[in-house]
Amino acid sequence: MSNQQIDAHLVAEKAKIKRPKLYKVMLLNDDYTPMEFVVMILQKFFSMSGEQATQVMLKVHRDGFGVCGIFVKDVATTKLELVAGFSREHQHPLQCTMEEV
Ligand code: TYC
Repeated sequence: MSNQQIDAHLVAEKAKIKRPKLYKVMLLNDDYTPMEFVVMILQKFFSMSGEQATQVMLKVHRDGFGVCGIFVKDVATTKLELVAGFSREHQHPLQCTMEEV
């Protein structure tokens, strides 16, 4: 650890600043949600490029799950709500979960 890191640590300790817990937001595979819809979700709510979104979607399709991003709790919870809401609106059974990193 550098002196600067030690100083930062001491300051944080004194101010009781804790690193926030981080959460992985993951998509789960299903047999019904169209691939294009999953790609759209990843672009719309997780700011992925078309190429990135396609890779993550195919990973989920192949392995059953895939990570969309890592966020603090409030943001992760909001992402879950947005995905659930948008999927229900379009009558797709797409499932999204979060898990502490
Ligand atoms: N398995 C779906 C299909 O074949 C595609 C899919 C990918 C669904 C990722 C959900 O999270 C998912 N149409």
